[in-house]
Amino acid sequence: MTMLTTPKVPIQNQFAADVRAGLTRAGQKELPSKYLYDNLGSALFDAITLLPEYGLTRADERLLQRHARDIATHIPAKVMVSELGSGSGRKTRYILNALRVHGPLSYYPIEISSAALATCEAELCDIESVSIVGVESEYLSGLTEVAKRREADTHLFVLFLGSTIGNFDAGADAKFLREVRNILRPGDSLLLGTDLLKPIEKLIDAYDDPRGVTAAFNLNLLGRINRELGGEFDLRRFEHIARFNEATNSVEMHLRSKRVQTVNIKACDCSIDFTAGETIWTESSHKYAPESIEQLASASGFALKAQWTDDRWPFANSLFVAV
Ligand code: AVI
Repeated sequence: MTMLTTPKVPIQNQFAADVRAGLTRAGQKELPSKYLYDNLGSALFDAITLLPEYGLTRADERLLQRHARDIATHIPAKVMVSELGSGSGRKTRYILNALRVHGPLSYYPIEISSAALATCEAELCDIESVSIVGVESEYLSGLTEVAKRREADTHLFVLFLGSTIGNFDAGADAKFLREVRNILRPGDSLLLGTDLLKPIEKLIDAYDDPRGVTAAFNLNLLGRINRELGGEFDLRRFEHIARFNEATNSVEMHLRSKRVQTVNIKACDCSIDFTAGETIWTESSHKYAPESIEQLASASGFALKAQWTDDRWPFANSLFVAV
């Protein structure tokens, strides 16, 4: 696989700064959800996608499998494909297979971790006439690099699958998509995956599964702070909580302190006090009302061109075109 890289802040320094800022702020303590995904966290997330209670990934995959050829009919023949957060690349195979019938294709997966890019390349390298150029970068700087490499007559098709957009803070989803739009040219397209609203009990089962896999995924964030930043969290003194916030239509994951305690974190040069029952907010997963997706498109400089929804687990893949 060819690789493109962009300048980066050393990850460890940034992690320590974000942990310190999130745990010492006044009011609700919080940690950025992107830090859930170290090697162990990514493996636990892969296990979540297999849980019977978590239908999101299967719905996304069903949609791409069933409709990839239809999706491809909306995309011009001279195209390069880029994906924000390629993950394993398994779902992307359907899209690349449908597009390569027009001729040879370049695919630029953008990932912050080289390990994720390697997994993606191993999954997809057998697809004939598709060349893979891994981009080890944050999403927006990576996409800027990709856009610089295209020829004048080439369409850029961006994939942002799996409802990762739902993990952005309230309002930050449209802001992020606007920034994506600014890198594109009019007529370029974006395939966006969004998990849709569904009954609250179903959502809580998906984010607080009876096997405790999501709990392990969430608690691993404290384990990661221990491993990488010299934290002294005792994971048995915290518990995983999932709750639905009706004001923002999102499932929130928190880690609740079971008792009064103080935790030292060496690399952050701080000691954090917890009251009994106090929580650290670790992730929001926004659930979209079907009609809100068109608004999201227009708020960010796109038009909604087509949409495919799953009949078993409310989920939408929507094709946005840059206006
Ligand atoms: C990656 N993202 C779309 C997942 C979600 O459903 O919000 C992350 C996740 N968190 C707990 N379970 C899955």
